Amino acid sequence: MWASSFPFADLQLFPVAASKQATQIDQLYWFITAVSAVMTLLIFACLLAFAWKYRRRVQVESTQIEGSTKLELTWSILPFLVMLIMFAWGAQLFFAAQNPPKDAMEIFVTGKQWMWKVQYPNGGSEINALHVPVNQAVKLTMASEDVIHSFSIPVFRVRHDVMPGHYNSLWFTPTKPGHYHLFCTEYCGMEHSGMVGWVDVLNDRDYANWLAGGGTGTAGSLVEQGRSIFMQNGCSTCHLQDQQGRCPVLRGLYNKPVQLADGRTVIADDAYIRESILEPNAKIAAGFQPNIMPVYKGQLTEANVIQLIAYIRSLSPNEPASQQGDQQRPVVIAPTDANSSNSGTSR
Ligand code: HEC
Ligand SMILES: [Cu+2]
Repeated sequence: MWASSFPFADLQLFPVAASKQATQIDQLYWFITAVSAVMTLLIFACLLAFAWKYRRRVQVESTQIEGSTKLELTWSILPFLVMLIMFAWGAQLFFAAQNPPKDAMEIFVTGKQWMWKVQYPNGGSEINALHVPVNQAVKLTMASEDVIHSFSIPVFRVRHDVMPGHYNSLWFTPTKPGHYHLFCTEYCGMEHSGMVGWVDVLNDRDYANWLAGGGTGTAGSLVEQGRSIFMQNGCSTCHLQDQQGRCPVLRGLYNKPVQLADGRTVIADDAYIRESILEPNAKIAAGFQPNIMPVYKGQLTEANVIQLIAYIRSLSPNEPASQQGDQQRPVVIAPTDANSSNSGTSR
């Protein structure tokens, strides 16, 4: 950094804005900063001016001022309106951040002391690396294998805590191809500082090449991986017979309402299916007995559960995966089909 002509040329006060939301969030950030700066200057200017004007002098009788309603209303209502602008603007960005677009590509991320494991729908996986195409909305569904982590990509201005026992998600639309840092921003133990990685935003051609290169070493699509875990763990012995018996039929389950034994109705989304696998007795499907399905907590990793969910989703081929992005059009898989022998058969 000291080698360049201008000593601070490489000192980055601000990460580049490499996503659609980064630009929007920066605009709000600068608006709030500018308002704060103006207000600070105004207050200090008045303070100094009045301190000077009303300084202690000999033989000056000060007059008693009773106050001015007009003035007080003005300096209360104007800042209030400015604050409301900040609130409305911020709330709008916040809501947008909670609602990934329907056509978002879905990628799965598992935090684990001390690394990020990334799983793609085509079955590929990477450690501490994420490859995404430019100008495509991407939704990350994130789980933690152990403690609270926090997934952060500063250039995209996105960050979300990743809580054990839950799915958390965030989304972004990268706009600038490049090689950027990703971090864990929640102190999560000894080697927390090493829990860093890289995001590569690739243009369409580089992305197709990356996929074709099978860079992530695919062993069947996520659905296929899920299917074999389903077989290996004995799920199939109970669940695959399409008969109405001791076990619910999983075909057509995904994203459908499920009647529970206690009368409630829940939607069979990712979180429900995850819980049904790891802690089957937490919610019992109506008409079935508790304590029949084995508890898989501790038997399966979060990565395995993500594979199982992909498989269970694939059993509902006509269900548009409502808040989960469109599974019917797995953008990730498409470009590989032509020239790759290990492409998925998940469609
Ligand atoms: C011994 C039989 C048995 C095995 C093995 C089994 N399950 Fe189950 N499963 C059940 C029963 C019984 C229920 C209904 C009671 C309940 O909701 O927990 C159930 C419920 C479920 C549900 C919720 C379904 C609904 O309609 O709400 C899912 C999802 C599920 N199992 C997935 C799996 C997966 C994945 C595996 C393998 C990792 C598996 N099960 C292994 C018996 C089994
Ligand atoms: Cu961490």
